[in-house]
Amino acid sequence: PFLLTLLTNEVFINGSYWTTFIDDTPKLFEMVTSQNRAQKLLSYLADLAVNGSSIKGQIGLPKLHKDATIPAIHNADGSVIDVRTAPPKGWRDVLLADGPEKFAKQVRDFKGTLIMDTTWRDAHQSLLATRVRTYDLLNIAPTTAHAYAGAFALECWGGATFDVAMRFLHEDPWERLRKMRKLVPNIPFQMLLRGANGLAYSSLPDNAIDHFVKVAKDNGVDIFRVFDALNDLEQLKVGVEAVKKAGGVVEATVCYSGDMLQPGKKYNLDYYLHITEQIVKAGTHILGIKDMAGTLKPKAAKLLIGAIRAKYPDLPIHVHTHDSAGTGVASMAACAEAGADVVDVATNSLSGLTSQPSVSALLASLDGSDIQTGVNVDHIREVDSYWAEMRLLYSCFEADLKGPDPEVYQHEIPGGQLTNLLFQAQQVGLGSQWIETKRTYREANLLLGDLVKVTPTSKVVGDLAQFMVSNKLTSEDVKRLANSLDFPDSVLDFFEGLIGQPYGGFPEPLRSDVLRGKRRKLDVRPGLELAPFDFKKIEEDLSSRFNKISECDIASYNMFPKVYEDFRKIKEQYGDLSVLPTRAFLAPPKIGEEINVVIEQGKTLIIKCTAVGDLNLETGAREVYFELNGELRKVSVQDKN
Ligand code: 3PY
Ligand code: ZN
Repeated sequence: PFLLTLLTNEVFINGSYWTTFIDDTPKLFEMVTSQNRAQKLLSYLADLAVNGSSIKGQIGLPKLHKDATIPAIHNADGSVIDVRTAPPKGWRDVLLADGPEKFAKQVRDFKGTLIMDTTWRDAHQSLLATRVRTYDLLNIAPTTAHAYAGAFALECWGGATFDVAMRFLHEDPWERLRKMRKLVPNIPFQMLLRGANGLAYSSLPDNAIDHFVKVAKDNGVDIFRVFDALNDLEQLKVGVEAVKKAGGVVEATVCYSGDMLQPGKKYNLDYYLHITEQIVKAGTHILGIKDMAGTLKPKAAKLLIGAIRAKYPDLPIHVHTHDSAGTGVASMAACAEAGADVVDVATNSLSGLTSQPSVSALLASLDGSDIQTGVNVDHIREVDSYWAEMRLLYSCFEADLKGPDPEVYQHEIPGGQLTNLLFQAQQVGLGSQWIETKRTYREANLLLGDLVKVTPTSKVVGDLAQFMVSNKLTSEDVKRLANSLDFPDSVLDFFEGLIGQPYGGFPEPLRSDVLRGKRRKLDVRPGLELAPFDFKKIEEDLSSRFNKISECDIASYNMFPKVYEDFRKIKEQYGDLSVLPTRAFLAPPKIGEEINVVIEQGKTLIIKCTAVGDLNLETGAREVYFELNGELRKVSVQDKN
């Protein structure tokens, strides 16, 4: 078609073309680009048709067999709200007008408890292996901007979403951020930052954290929840300082581990007050409390928040939990009553179990009290019907937890990890393997000195537990044989000090036995030993290998070099896959079914797979036939089966 267009172009035919032909005829070249993009998408669909999905973690096909419905939200008089109009002003307008300090003060002054909705980050990270795609977030974004206009924030970025977007969904997390931002100008965006690790699993040089945070702020993140997996203040401060420099809202966070009501616990009220004091001294706009396993019982919540509130009347407090034990709603209601300013919840259809507690259940629990939440109960209920459909669409990533896990007070496994481990156990038939995993996780934690468990320390405990299960080792065996066992890398890294310094120190003689003098014993934060990144050099290197390198690309590469490189290679092969509807991305195309793909505003491809040819026994390939906007196309694909 390009050649045809060229040959029928008047300027070309008349021979009056000259060197500016390209500049004067941009449509022609836009068309070539569109054709290339279309061809690349066809190659992806053809591969899917022949070989099935290669998306890691996918079992089976989506259970939603139609396009999702975007629900209408209604005014009090029953009329439908036009979500294409500008959304009502929200807390982001306050932030943009007044800056982080005054924003935090106004949050504290709000009479009631605000909500943060985690649906776009932690809820799907906890229930659906972080697989929700940009496509489905953007479809509901305009409605969300209206429905959640009074919310404190949407947690929508960071944590595992960054890595998973590139690694498994083959899409650019920065593009996601910018596109969401455009559609939701009124509600603050919050991200989860793993302190001195950024979004990675171990320390990066400080200048890489500064750079990453600045780029995140420039591309649309407002509030940064910064934590360190060991509540190691030195590590935490790296992230906190980066956010301050970038001009973001700092939510320095203390990680809550275990049930502090149990007698003799290492992490008790005094411990949390001590960490809070250090965080306040270091300076934060908001204090985050992060209960990643969901072990903060209502009574403990009341005690903890009450004590912090009494000591720091002006400090805004934001509490995060998981509903693994089934007490999430009660605990968040207790936090609200004890003076928390913000609590985390998720849309009903992506709430409960290892996710956050249900937003509507929390609102119902507070109904009749004098605690206002600033959100419209009906709008939130209306939006949820979209997520009920999404739960079906992403059913192939469900871990299928059936109910609350009361053992969470013993094993203390964080929500996201609990789902992952359950998923792995389900692959081998669940049964005794699952009971064994949970019991050994608890033992591994105690062996390591009873750690605060969240990424990346939760991985250390999980890896040690799996090592013990697969080698049939008891705790006593591990202690006795430590100087001859071949431990997982993450365990060696932990004992070396590469993840930070645990409260109460490393367990000895286990540390010495595990390290056996082959690795050093670091007693300062690891980032201090890392040479700063040379951004200019990184840019030159990336530009020599890939097209159009931006600050975002540099930040992605710094965080996950190999994942970024693989992502760019797949992008070169298949183009921008984020434009495909999710069913088309995950399920082989049905013969004769039309797929509408908007590759950019005003440019839609109508794709229909018309046939998959027989296997060519000589080449091992099959031809896949398509109609692309009515024109016939053929793609040859190697059959990997
Ligand atoms: C993450 O680090 O991704 C978490 O969600 C920790 O809770
Ligand atoms: Zn969480």
